[in-house]
Amino acid sequence: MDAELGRLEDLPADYVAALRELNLVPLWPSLRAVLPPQRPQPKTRATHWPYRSLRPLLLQAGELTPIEKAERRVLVLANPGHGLEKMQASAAMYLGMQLLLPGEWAPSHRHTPNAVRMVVEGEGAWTNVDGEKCVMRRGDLILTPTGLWHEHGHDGDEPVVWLDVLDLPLVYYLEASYHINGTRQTVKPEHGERAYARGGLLPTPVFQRSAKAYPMLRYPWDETRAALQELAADQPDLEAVQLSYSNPETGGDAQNILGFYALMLRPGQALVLPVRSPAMVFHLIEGNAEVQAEAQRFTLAEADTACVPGYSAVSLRNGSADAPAFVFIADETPLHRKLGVFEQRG
Ligand code: 1HN
Repeated sequence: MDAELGRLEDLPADYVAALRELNLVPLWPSLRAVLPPQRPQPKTRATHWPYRSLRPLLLQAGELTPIEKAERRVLVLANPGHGLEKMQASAAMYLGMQLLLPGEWAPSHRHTPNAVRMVVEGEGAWTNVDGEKCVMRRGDLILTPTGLWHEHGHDGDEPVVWLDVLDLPLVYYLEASYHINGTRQTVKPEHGERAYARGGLLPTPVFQRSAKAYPMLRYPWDETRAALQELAADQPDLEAVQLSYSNPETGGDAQNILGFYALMLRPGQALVLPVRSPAMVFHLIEGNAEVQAEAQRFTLAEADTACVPGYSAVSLRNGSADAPAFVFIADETPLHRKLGVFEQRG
């Protein structure tokens, strides 16, 4: 048991005032709050954002606010545990649902936070990333890593919506968040998704080295879905049919701070995840799935998003007995591992 420590109120008011005057603070009244016993006390609350409820409000934003007045027309999925104005899903993750209407252009810029887009609905939109045109189709993952120019355009005839996942809360906390505006990009012919289309085969230039830190920017959903199904068929006893979105040159994480994964739940499958330090985000691409985090339970319909804090017992269940469920997962694992604070319990 921890000893009970002295409180601020136990100290003479003039002593506390004298400390304040010199920008000094006694540690012991706050020690247990910054260093709780046994496990952290996350502000992040398990939260569910049903797409059915947010979609009409996002489309309404399309009527209320022209793209020129928004630059990025986004409704932020804010975790109430952090306070909505903080625009945080977890300590390090930001989530937003972005709407682009036919003919609109979200101008080119670059910034320090890393972003990815998971396409939710609609056809005809694209993102140019440092001159590489990435078409946006449902379930595609598109990276816009730190420092790379990106702009969004739309040649189709229906609204396009995608989920943005950024490490903005962390980069902002580090006082390292800023952006630079650019001009319309010149599109180059290359596509990393083509050059790295087949696992195990790497482009090997003889006369020059590929200098790109992020060689693959678009991960098409049809490839990811097929890879999950082939893994499930090849390894019938594999408990978690999961793929990591990785950098094909290094084999490591696709980005430096957040981790991205695609998980297939077999028909009827229940999956108990190990208790781990990073917070997680679940976004249902296809099927239906239940997320249980400690005492809370959410039923995810297609395009729903949920967030769970780190250090909590999480389990997933496919609600269908005859169809697989496909879940996109984002988490803070690369960050925790780099910082040496990653933990897995049990
Ligand atoms: C951003 O650049 C985009 O480029 C979307 O689509 C959301 C949220 C915060 C900061 C930058 C985009 C963003 C963002």
